[in-house]
Amino acid sequence: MASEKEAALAAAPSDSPTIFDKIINKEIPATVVYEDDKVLAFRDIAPQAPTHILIIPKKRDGLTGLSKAEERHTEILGHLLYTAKLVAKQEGLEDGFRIVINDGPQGCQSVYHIHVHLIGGRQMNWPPG
Ligand code: DGP
Repeated sequence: MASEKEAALAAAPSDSPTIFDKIINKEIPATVVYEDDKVLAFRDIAPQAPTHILIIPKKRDGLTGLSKAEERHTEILGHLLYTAKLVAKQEGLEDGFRIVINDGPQGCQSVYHIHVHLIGGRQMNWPPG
């Protein structure tokens, strides 16, 4: 599998459907850890830590990435972050965790359906790479 950086540089920003639509529609399997009517949380296929979960809106509604956010998206953006907190608790990440939203090629985004990475279960470093 290509590195995340290679995948991000190869992925042109686009409005086309993504692999996440197939996960939402249950056309391909994913390990879902949380779901409600607005969001889905599932384990990342290439985990960067013992816990690595992606939290996505079920309806993309133009949110290919955070840089495309408009005022109408504030509720779903808050819901994504609140879900990250719920899932962190569910995963037992009592000592902390990291939230990442990659945006665009330089931000290492490879899937153009906004997603929050919830990463935890090991000591993080700073600055990130
Ligand atoms: P980003 O680089 O921020 O766009 O992150 C995209 C993430 O999506 C990356 O960590 C790998 C993950 N991913 C890509 N394809 C799949 C898939 O088919 N299933 C799952 N569970 N995760 C995927």
